[in-house]
Order: sequence, then structure tokens, then C-alpha cells
Amino acid sequence: MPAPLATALLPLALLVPAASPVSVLETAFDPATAFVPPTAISYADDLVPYGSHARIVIDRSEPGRTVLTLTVAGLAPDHEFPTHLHTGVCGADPASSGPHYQDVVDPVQPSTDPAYANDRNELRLVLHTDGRGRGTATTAVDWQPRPGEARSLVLHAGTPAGRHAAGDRVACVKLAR
Ligand SMILES: [Cu+2]
Repeated sequence: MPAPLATALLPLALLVPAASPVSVLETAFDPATAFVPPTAISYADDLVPYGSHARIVIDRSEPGRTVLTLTVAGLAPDHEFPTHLHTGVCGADPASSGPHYQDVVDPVQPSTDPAYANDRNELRLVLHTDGRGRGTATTAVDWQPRPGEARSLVLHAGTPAGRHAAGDRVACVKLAR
């Protein structure tokens, strides 16, 4: 005789943690002017075409460590996008994503001191796309962002920059926390 449904499901429910240490975000890039404020904004349709895709996996399952993986499809082919965790919220103004998130915050802002502005104290990736505009990049840091302080992942123009400056912000993905 089959067990009642509620009893059968209970052991499964107990296996699911209350807050998963792994977050997965799947999104498509839209213009900042979209009617519904987009999760992912493109400021440069030539490098990050509207409708192109990003998937961001943030794994905090190991205490004191964060592994971030960015996977894209439909971006400019054969391109290098420097990508960073920023503190601000994505907005119509590319500057709204604010400065880079730092584990130990540089008391002098904007931060240029290499003791703070480095790829151990900030979360940085270099995303290379292939000839079809696909790419994936992953990086790990020995810390976890303070809740609510790392609000965006920003793609910079990189190389070849074309009509942009290499440091220009060409896209911004809003992060959940
Ligand atoms: Cu940046």
C-alpha cells in the first residue's frame, strides 16, 4: 500500500536547506529604457546585444569562500570583457553601479592603492568570448560578500574596445543580495 503523500514527501523536504549557498541567475540583457526595469542592462548593443544571455552561479557553500562563474551567449565574438563585482545598483546611468566591491575597504576612494585594488580583495574575472560570442569565466576569492553590499556584476568594454574606452561599463547584472 503506498504511503500517504505528505509522509512520502517529508524526508525530501528535510534535505533542502533553508537558504541555499548556491545561487543561480539566468537573465537576458535589455536596454535600461525597457518598460520593466531589467535584471541585466546593456549600455552597448554592439558588444552586449539586446537579448543576449548571461548565467551567473555564485557558490558560497565552502565557508569563507566565494566561487563565481559567469557564462554568456550572444555577446560580441572574440572579445575580452573585464568583469567585476560592484557595490551599486544597476541603473540607466552606467555609473550607478558604483565602485568595485572590496573585502577590506580602502579608506581612500576612489581606490587606486594596489594594497586594496587587487584581484584578491576584489572579485574580478576576465571573460573571453569565442567566435560565436559564447564564453565562460570563473574565479574564487577567500571571502564572502557582506550581505547587501555587492549589488551588481559589471562588464567593461575591454578589448577590442571599438568606439568605447576599455574601462567603459557596457553591461550590468543586478545581483539578488
Ligand atoms: Cu568594474
